[in-house]
Amino acid sequence: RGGKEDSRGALVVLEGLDRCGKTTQSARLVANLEKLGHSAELWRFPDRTTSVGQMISSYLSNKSQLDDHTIHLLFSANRWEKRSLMESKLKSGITLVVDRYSYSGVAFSSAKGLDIEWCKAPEIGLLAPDLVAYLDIPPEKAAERGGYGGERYEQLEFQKKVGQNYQVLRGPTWKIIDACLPMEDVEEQLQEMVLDCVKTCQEGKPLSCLWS
Ligand code: NYM
Repeated sequence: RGGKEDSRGALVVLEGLDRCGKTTQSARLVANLEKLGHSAELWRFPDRTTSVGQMISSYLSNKSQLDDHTIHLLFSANRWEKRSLMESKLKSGITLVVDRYSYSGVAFSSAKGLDIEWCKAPEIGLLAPDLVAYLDIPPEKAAERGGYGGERYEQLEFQKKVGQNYQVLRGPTWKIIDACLPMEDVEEQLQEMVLDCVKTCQEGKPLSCLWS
């Protein structure tokens, strides 16, 4: 026991405002991990492929309207429906790089005025990330980056509130990266902190649950 045969993968989450570079960086990170011989998968939330995910997708593109509480719980349900698969992948030694997670859920919904503790409640018991890499960008800078795509929430004033909420959520597993740095620098910093985290998980760090 404790040997490399039964070591688990790391749960790594990337968070940040819309247009901070998360999607590009998570794809590069997975490719880099694989090159270095680690097994890794790229995940993202919302996962638009499930039926809950399709309801979320239609809401985000303004094709449907939903009460703020309802959509919050759908985002959460979308993570719950993936929880057991997530756990078995991690236990089989695969590192998961997840583009957005519960922190997006809380930061975006509470930016609409929902109580933050109410927003956190349905996330209790989901797997806790081993590392949250926060790609930090001023909302004004993010807005300049090729413009927003026109989905719900992609507005400067709203993103400012989301940014403040993320600050409230910061904890010991968080590492902040300056997302205004050149892409290659962000990539390098991210890779370095993730390799550290992968190692700690291989060495036997136990999996835990939110909100720890
Ligand atoms: N979003 C994402 C939420 O409001 N709650 C959540 O739980 C999650 C995971 O969905 N603007 C928001 C943040 C984004 C939008 O995400 C879609 P993406 O990464 O642009 O596909």
